[in-house]
This record gives sequence, C-alpha cells and structure tokens, in this order.
Amino acid sequence: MKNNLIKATLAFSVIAFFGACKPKTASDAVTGNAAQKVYVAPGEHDEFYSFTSGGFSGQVSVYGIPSGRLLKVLPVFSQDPETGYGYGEDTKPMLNTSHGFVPWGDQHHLAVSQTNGEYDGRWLFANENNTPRVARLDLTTFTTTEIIEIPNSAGNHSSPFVTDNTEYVVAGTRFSVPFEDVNGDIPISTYAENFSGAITFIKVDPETGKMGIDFQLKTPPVNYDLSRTGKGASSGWFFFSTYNTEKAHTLLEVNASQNDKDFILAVNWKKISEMVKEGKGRKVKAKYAHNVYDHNSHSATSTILDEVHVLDIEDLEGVAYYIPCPKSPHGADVDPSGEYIVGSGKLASLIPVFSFSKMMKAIEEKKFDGDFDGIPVLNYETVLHGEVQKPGLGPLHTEFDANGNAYTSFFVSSEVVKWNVKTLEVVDRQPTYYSTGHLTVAGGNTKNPYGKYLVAWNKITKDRYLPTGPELAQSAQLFDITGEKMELLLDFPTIGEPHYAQIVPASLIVDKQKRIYDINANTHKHVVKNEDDTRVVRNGNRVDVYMTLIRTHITPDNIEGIRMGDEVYFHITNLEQDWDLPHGFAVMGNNNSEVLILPGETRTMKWVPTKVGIIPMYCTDFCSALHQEMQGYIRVSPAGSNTPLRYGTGDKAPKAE
Ligand code: RUQ
Ligand code: CUA
Repeated sequence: MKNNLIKATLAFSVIAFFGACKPKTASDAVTGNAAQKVYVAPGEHDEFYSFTSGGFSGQVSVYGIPSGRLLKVLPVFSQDPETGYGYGEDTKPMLNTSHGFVPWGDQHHLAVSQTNGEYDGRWLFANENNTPRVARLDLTTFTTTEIIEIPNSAGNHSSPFVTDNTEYVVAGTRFSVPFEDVNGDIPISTYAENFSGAITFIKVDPETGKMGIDFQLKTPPVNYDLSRTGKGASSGWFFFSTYNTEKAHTLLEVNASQNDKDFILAVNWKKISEMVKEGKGRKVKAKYAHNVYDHNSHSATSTILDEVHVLDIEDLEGVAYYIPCPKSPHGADVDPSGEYIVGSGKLASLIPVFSFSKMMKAIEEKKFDGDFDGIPVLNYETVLHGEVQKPGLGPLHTEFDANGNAYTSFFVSSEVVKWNVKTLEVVDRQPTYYSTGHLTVAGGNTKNPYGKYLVAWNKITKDRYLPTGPELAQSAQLFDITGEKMELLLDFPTIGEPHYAQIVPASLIVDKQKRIYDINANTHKHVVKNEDDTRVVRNGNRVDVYMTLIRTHITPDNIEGIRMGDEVYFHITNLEQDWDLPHGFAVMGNNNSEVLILPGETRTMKWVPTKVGIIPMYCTDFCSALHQEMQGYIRVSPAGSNTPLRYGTGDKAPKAE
C-alpha cells in the first residue's frame, strides 16, 4: 500500500490543492498540559484498553490509553517464544491450515464483539491476510481460543467485521481467485471469466462464541477492501468497499485505477441469512481448517472441513446493490446513527457521504443506472447525502464521536481531519507524523462512541524516536478530541505495523479477568495433580515425563535413562493456584522453545536429545526468591544403553548403584 500511495502522491501533485500545512517542528503541535493528560501515576490504571493489530508480526498488542504503555503482546497467528504458543504440542494445532502448519501471519483488523451495536467486551476477532483466517480471542484470558480458515478466499483483508449483535463475523476477499470447485490450473488472463470474489459469513454462537461458516457469497471478480455493518436504521445491511472493478490482473496500480468510480457493495445480510435457512444456495467442496482451543483441557484441536454453503450473488433478487464511489475506495464507514455511509477513495479529492434512507428510496423506486455483472447499480447523485469538499489527500478511514463528528485519516497529506457528518463542513485538521493509515476513536465504530481519545496509527516514523537502524518503530499518536479542536497529546511506538485497533473502556473488561486456571477443572490428557503421581514412562523410543512445578522445585528434577534416539515429551503441570505465578520450563539445546505454564495449566513440550551427557533444565520465569534454585538434570545415555529409567526429587532422586 505504501508504494501505491506514494505513487498516488505524484499523480496528485497535478491536482494542486493541499488543505494541510505541515508545522516546522514536531513539538509545535503540543501544548503545555498535554503531559498531564496522558500521565497515569504509578500504580494507577489506564482508562481504556487499545487492542492494536500487529500487522506483519501476526500478533495483537494491548496498550493502555491514555498512557500508551504496552501491556502485552497476544500471540494469535504467529509462534510466540515468550509463551511457547505454537511451539508447544498443545497449541501447535492452532496454526494448522489446509496448507499445513503456517506459523506466521499478517494481522490487520480487529473487532470487539457487540451487543445492540455497542462493545460487550467478550471477544476480540482478528483477521489474517496471507493465509485467510479469522481468530477469536477470549477477553477473560486474553488468549486465542479459535481460528477458522476462510476457503475460496485469498488475502483476507476485508475482515473481520461484526454485525451489531455479533450474529456474524464477516470476511471479504482481497484477491479474486477461481473457486475451489473449479480447476484452478488456468491462464491468469482468463481472470474476468474464471475468477470470483467471496464474502464469507461466519456464524458466532451467542453463548460460547464458537464460530462456523454459515454461508459464502460468490461475487463478480473485484477486490474487497474494507467494510462496516449497518446499525440503527441500516441494521441488517453490510457495506463493502471494492476496487479493481476494471477486473485487471496485472499492474493494478495503473490498470485498477482507470474507472472514475468503483463501488460500495450494499448487502442485506439479514435477508440472505433467511434465504439460507430456506435452503437457497448449494454445497461447494472446499478444504479449510477449524482450530479450537479448550481452556479445561488446555489443548487445541484442528479439524479439516471440506464443504461450504455458497450463494451466487447475481442469482439473488433484492439483496445486493452497488453504490458508485469515486476512485478505489478503501474505507467504507457507517456513522453511529446508521444513516450515513462514508466512502474514502484513496485516490479521490473529496469524501462522498451516502444516505441510507435515500438508498432505500432509490431501491424501492427501482432507480438504477443499469447493472454490473447482474447487480443493480444505484445512481450516485440519487443516493448521495453530500460531499466533503477539499478534505485532504488520500483519505483512508473514518471513525465517529458521539457529537455528530467524523474523523478521517489522510495518508498522503499526513493529517487527521474532523468534519461534521450532517453539514459536511471541515471543523478542524491536525497534522500527523507521518502518513496515517487507520485511526481509532474509542468506540468509534459503534452506535454510541465513547469519544474522548483518537489514536492515529501512522505508517511512517522518520525522526520521531531515537533511530534504531534501518528499521524504525512504527508510531501511534494520541489526540484529545473532547474540544472543538483536536489536541495532540502523545507519541508512542508500537509493535509490528499496526493497522486498525479497537479502544475499549477498561471497565468492560477488568471485572471479567480470570486470575488462575482451576486445577480441579484441568482435563488435559497428561495432567498430574500432585507430586506423588509424577512419573516417567518409556514406550519404545518415546518417553513421557509427567512433571509438576511448584515454588520452587521441579518434580522429578533428576531423570536418568534417557537415550539418544528418544523422543521425550514433557507434560508439565503448574500446581500453583495463586494469581501471577507462572513457571517456565526449558531444556538445554532444545530446538523447540521454552514454555510458560500458568497456575493450574498443563503444557506439553517435545525434546529430542542431541548428545550424550548431562543436560540441565530449569524454570524460566522468576517465580520467587528461590527461582534460581528451580532447576534439575537429565542424564542422556548412548542409544541402546541399559541405563535404567529412574527419576525423582530430593530423597527420591536416583542414587548411584
Ligand atoms: S488497511 S491503512 Cu490493511 Cu486496514 Cu487501511
Ligand atoms: Cu518457577 Cu522460576
């Protein structure tokens, strides 16, 4: 995207207006009391959580707002050496796909579950672009509990978006590709005939959050960028931005920028979901993984599914319409009332705002400008509420406050622009450092935004921090938006490359926090609930070590009789039942990872010894004053040796014969 937009800048220098002027120095923009406004005293808590996408790191990070303090990085689509996620045997299945084990991802967008169009703080949904997947994180434990792969999709960028009661999580494909039930071994130049777009509706169980693909819409071969669900008046609808309505398959920067207008696709998902219930559509063969993590067995399972329910959008009457939208729209955002739909054409010089009621009227009166691949195209002027004139260059995303204002990020002109949704007048503009991608207002995509803070997630950092070699930290900027003018308060560096984020009041989440896992509820296949049951069992060349950890010893901490050629599985249970008492576990030379084990949890780690001798093992998490004593030895003998299998701790440690 960066390159495209930088090239777009060149194209734009012809259209010679720049709304923004850049201040000379960064600090010009900051007033005296900014520091006070972001100061969270030691021991105090932030007012909001910001769940922030990690971009190409594949993870999600959590910051406190307004302090900008990094609280945690949550492993989602990538292996995580800090916790052992994706390395340990019990979490590896989370990263399984129809392509096999894929231990990294590209994570862009996040959505907190909603009830009545407001955050309910239960789950966080996250997308993965490269190998299309959607994850669900449980916000009582801040862990990834489910990942579902999206078939017939490529580049799961337009995702995930939740409906106003989290009935569905929705995922649109970035690339159109041939569906899996047609032979894909075809010339790329047959794009227009053989490729299709897909929009996937994942049903979410209202009690457990469990996901399952309900249906997919097969659409003309355009690219989907972003989307929003309707709310209030437009509840039941979805609005997806599209680009490449030119159906180009090469040099998209030129060939997909030909049309003066692309489309926002308006879809009545409620009606379609009823059609599905009535039996409309067909089953299509498609392979995809569904991975579920269970918090009692502390283990994940991966199931490969082989079928999805597909509806061809052009066969459906009265549920899908195209709204023409200038120049390769990126964001398609819906205001809190649900009446206004904002299209942000990354190459457009204005922001069109569409009216949902005008759209409904035009549909009723069948005022169409023909069709595009069988889908009626609405008339731009007829459904337009109005245009924001000269807002800036390269509009990308828009969020809202509770007072009728919209905030749009501008990549090319590096600014955030505040404008009034009804009057379409620009109210304020503030420079950003530099080139903002997404922005997030607290609750800014809900029916009742909290407002107060806005964070600009910037793509280019340049001189904002101490240099760190060729690769710089990405940068976020926090604004106070309580006044008429936005006020820059703080810069803070971020992990990976943040795209979108969700800023949620801490009060929605704090009380739900789980502190420990109940050891009595632990149903892990290899759990050991007291030290007397610890043991080492040989089965051929497989050795299972049933181990416990408690302050501050490992049981067993002396193990003999392991041989070269063995595969050793450590099943490690943390017996602690107090908050904030994880233990870690590591074995010298293990090329897997260490693992972190939380109170009441069991983790399985595989180790293949690589040399004869004494191998140390120890706890990696500083758990008490005697943490450094929490260690032990494993004796590895040559293959075929008859060293007996003996083990124990303290008095029970094997003695010399
Ligand atoms: S995109 S910078 Cu991946 Cu959300 Cu707009
Ligand atoms: Cu247990 Cu350190």
